[in-house]
Amino acid sequence: MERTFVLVKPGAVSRGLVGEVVARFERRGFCMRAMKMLLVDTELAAEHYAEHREKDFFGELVGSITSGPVVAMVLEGPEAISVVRKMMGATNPLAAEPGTIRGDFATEIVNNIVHGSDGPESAAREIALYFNEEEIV
Ligand code: 3AN
Repeated sequence: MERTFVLVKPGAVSRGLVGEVVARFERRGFCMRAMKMLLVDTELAAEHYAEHREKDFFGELVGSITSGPVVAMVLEGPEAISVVRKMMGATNPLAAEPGTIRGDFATEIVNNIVHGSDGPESAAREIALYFNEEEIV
């Protein structure tokens, strides 16, 4: 069993896509270990996206994730990290296959519906960034 961190981005929350995104992961068989809606402040956004600090789109990325409520969750299941990323589709939604979350619901790269951890270390880091131990059941 593996845990991963998933975040429904503000644009998707405002479009009413939380249920759609959560339903896909639940139907696939992943177990929800934690879930909450929150506002990401600039400090948390900068930590979350620390690896992109030098990129020219960093400001846009922070602006986007802080623009409204997000829904953060911890999902658990076999090979959760890679399977969730396959279900999300390519980072650039224009390249994402139909049938993936981004391929079905997005056209903009910054506002690409969903974030999912890209490896075991980032999963552990991101889970700890958004959740206390007591919030994970
Ligand atoms: P993923 O979310 O697929 O792991 P990362 O970690 O490479 O992709 O990028 C994190 C986020 O940064 C993406 N979800 C996307 O919103 C944004 N992003 C990535 N590449 C670009 C880009 N070239 N221009 C604008 N935003 C980007």
